[in-house]
Amino acid sequence: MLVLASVVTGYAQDLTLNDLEYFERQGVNVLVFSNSFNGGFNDEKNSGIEVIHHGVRTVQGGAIRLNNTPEQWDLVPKMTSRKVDKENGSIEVALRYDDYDFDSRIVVTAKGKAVEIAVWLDKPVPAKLAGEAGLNIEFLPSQYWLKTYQMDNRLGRFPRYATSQTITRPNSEKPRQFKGFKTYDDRGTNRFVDPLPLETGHRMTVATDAPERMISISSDDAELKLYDGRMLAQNGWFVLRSVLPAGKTGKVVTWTVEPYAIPGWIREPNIGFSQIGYTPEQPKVAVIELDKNDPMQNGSASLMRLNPDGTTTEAYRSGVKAWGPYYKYNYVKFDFSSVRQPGVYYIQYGKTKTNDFLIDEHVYDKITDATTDVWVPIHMNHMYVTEGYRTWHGEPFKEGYLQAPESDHFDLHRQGKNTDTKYKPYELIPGLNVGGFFDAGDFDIETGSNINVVQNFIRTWELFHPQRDETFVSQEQRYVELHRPDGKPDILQFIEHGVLNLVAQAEQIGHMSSTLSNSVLDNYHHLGDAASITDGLHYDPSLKPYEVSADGKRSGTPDDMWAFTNRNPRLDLQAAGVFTSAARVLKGFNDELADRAQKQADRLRQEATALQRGPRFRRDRQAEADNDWLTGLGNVARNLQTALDSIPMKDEAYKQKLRPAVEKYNEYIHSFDKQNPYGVPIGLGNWAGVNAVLNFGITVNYAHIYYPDIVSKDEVYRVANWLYGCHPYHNYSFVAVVGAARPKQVFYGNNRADFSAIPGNVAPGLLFRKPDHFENYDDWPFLWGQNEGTIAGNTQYVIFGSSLKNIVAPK
Ligand SMILES: [Ca+2]
Ligand SMILES: [Ca+2]
Ligand SMILES: [Ca+2]
Repeated sequence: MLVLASVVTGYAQDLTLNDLEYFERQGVNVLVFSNSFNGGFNDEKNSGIEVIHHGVRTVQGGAIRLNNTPEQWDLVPKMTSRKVDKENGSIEVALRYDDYDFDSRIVVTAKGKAVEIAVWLDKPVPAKLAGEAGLNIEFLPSQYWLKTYQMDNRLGRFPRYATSQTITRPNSEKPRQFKGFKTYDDRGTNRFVDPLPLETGHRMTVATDAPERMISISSDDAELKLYDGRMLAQNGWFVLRSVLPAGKTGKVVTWTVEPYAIPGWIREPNIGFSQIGYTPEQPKVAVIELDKNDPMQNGSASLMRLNPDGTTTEAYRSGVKAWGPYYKYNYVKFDFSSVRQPGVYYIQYGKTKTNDFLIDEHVYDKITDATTDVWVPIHMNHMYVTEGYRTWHGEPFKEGYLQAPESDHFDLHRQGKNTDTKYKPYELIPGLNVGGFFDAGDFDIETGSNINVVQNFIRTWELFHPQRDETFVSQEQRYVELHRPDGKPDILQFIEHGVLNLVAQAEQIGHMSSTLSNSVLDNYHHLGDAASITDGLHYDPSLKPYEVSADGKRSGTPDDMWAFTNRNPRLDLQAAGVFTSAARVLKGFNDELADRAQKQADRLRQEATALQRGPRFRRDRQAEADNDWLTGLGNVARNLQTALDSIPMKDEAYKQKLRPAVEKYNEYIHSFDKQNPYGVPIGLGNWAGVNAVLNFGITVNYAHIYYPDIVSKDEVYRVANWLYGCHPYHNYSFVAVVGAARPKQVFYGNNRADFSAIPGNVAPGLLFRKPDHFENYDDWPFLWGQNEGTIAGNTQYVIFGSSLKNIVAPK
């Protein structure tokens, strides 16, 4: 015991470079470019020098940057090398800005409880960047606002809202933004906004009032300046910065950074359980995430029952079962499946108590209601959407969509030189401003996602025929009202709304567009009423910017949305497939649209098939690979759902033939019990991967529905548990769902600037930060990789939830 204690104490003293190549002491991790700036959307606030402080990643963005408060589309440095010197306890990274032929090196060295961050230059800062290039580091606003700071001898408090001072400077002085795009509309002034510092000095301590967030930063050779990045962008962070001196080489800036560590700090256990609760008969296993230094690695846990007379009794108690280490924490499980008595319960492990949850046979009854009644209708494009006293948005994009010119795009689309249409660049393509769903936290119509949406609703309809009617939809009035029944099943109206846009694309463009999206970056990051993204007037280049024609119908502001029209026969074939199913479903509901869909299905299928035989496209052989996939776990995992989907159309022999594949799939399901403590596929990409988890859940559900003797009913709760709270980092439900005791409170929805959520949203989940950290902020909505719900994902959730409800419904 004494030996162990002295080891632990020694370890707590100084920052040391560990085997995972970051600096560590108990309560503090300092990462140096474990995650570099290489995401698809430039500065994603996830890179550079980072601090994980008492379990929360509160500091990132440590790097040489070219702005006081960099925005998402400001240039980021490319890391050209990273050298780890274990012996001397230092990490050196070389950074480069190709646009300016500018190289620098950052060397981070452990110095006792602090790290020294030093900037080295072999050549002076290029003249164009003198006064602009600096060493920056960023602090998470939601963890620092309202906390105090001290700069030299002056005191201050981080503001809850951005209200510091700014100046404007000529655009010519602004370092270039990503691909030459501009994040701002300067209203013809040719000037950009630059924040002024909140404080300036040489010695700063942040969060002097909060030990778990306190960090001291000092520099003798450079001035520290504190900025508020939210002045330019709601997703900005607090920035501390030292401008690099002009004309100098060698060690040009040195900071000493000391994150305070609470002595003997041990992270509180995270007891993962389902916030929606459990049915009496289902397996009930909580997964408890434990700090590796937690002395309670094998205690016993209790299930406590809240009685209607106000008393609390212990309903069950047992020792936890070790699962083992997974990345930075240890995991144990608490199985209380034997408790079947309906009631209100909570779990206690050591001093940690969870919030309460239900055991009741109806806990799953309402799991899709918030998504179908609230989230989906709010994402209906080209409609006015209202709810009670609140208008969610007016009718967007009244001026329609222009043919995109040849262009690169900020949302990962391209328009080639040939439009593949009869339209000239910038010409209005009529009839596209109808139907369709906003993609996600943005407002474009991603055609592939919209095809998925219609497919998902058709699958839900054909299997379960949900008659739920809580939404009024009038295509004629372009008006949607939540919670007002109109005598028509909402799902059919959603299918109709999706098909209206997709069929219009096929009819007007001649084939499917890849996306209907923003033409300028300065309205792509729009947060607010979708109807105000564009001015609703047709763009007329003969007018001056911001000028409106005498008849009030045209303007010189180039804000109209674009249709990206390069032809992709695979997308056309997908659309043809969904049009055929839609024609079947819409028959008798909207015959005219059903006929239009069928007509486009036939034409697109014929044309796309011919095109695929042509030299431009390799033949898609996927459809022909019929029997091969029955072997091999990976193949079965990928293809089983498609095979299960066709069971209703096939005979018993087909169902028998599939059995070996379903048996393989059952092995695949159980393989996750060994991979991680949660028993579901966990993604490690920069998009947290809820789609893979939902796909898995849907396939498990259908495999159980058709082959209950192979895939047992117990398996269908895996994904539900994960979604509703049994996961790493925290135990909040990833779905803002009806019935959850503690759903997540913030999501990356289009109302994210209000630190809010649109009910029914499904978060991507846990963002993995290399080398060993899972994260899902619930006080900061702006990281899309962990908090952005998408239209395709949320309608996938509708299928998952509908199938789960169907399985567990009391028969
Ligand atoms: Ca998008
Ligand atoms: Ca309705
Ligand atoms: Ca316009």
